[in-house]
Amino acid sequence: MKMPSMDAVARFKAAMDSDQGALGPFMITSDPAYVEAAGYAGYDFVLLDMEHGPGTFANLQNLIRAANVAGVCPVVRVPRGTDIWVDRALDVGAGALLVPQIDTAEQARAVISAAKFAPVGTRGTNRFVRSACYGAKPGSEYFAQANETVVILQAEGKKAVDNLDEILDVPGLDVLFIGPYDLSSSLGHVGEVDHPDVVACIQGIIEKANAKGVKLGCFADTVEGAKKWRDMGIKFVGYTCDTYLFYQAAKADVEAFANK
Ligand code: 3PY
Ligand code: MG
Repeated sequence: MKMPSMDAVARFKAAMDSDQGALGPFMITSDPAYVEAAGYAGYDFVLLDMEHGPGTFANLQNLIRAANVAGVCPVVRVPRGTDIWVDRALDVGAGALLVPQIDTAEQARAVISAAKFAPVGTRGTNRFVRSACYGAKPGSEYFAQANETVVILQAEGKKAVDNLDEILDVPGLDVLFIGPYDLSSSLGHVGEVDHPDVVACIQGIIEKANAKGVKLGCFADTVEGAKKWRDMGIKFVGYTCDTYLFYQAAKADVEAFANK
């Protein structure tokens, strides 16, 4: 018996390891139809956003089901890196976790421990949850395979930059994700993601992560921005947002119709 998201996790890992890297949108809609459609569009992952989206855990499981139908990896951004969010997201079938606002190596270690079953970590142990096929999968297989899920931590503040060397050394960190918007805010230039201070800070993070061989992710507003990150060696790009993609497409249609 296969765990619901693990084939897609393997494809997601392969995409990150490819020259092209992995691309997927942040999603704040609560309708599984959009998640399913995004999967059919061919994204490498969908990023279900519990930090800035209005979603509930009751609905998250249905969004993850839709990702499973389309065969796309469900990455869940939890609101914060506390064990209860980590447990609940993984239990309903998240293939990967994106954890915001990691500032210290201690926080990084705590999240990674919460995401892994013993003996690797301290994840709360239950074999009757959705990710374990509600008990249909033998626990002996489930606990080992569940540790293959991906942990992505966000560095997006001055404190994280100050502690970057120690954070990058934490075992079990799969990807370090740069959050340009929170970084711009922390550096005193809120929203100015192209400000020279912000650009220089991101460049510094890229150089340090590359030197230590840690895989990087970053947010982009556009596909062009995503390609820029890809050219700089970034392997995981979360770009724009489902509702904004819809808004842009709708606006373009309205303008095309008005201009005859
Ligand atoms: C940021 O830019 O702060 C992010 O968290 C991107 O998702
Ligand atoms: Mg952020």
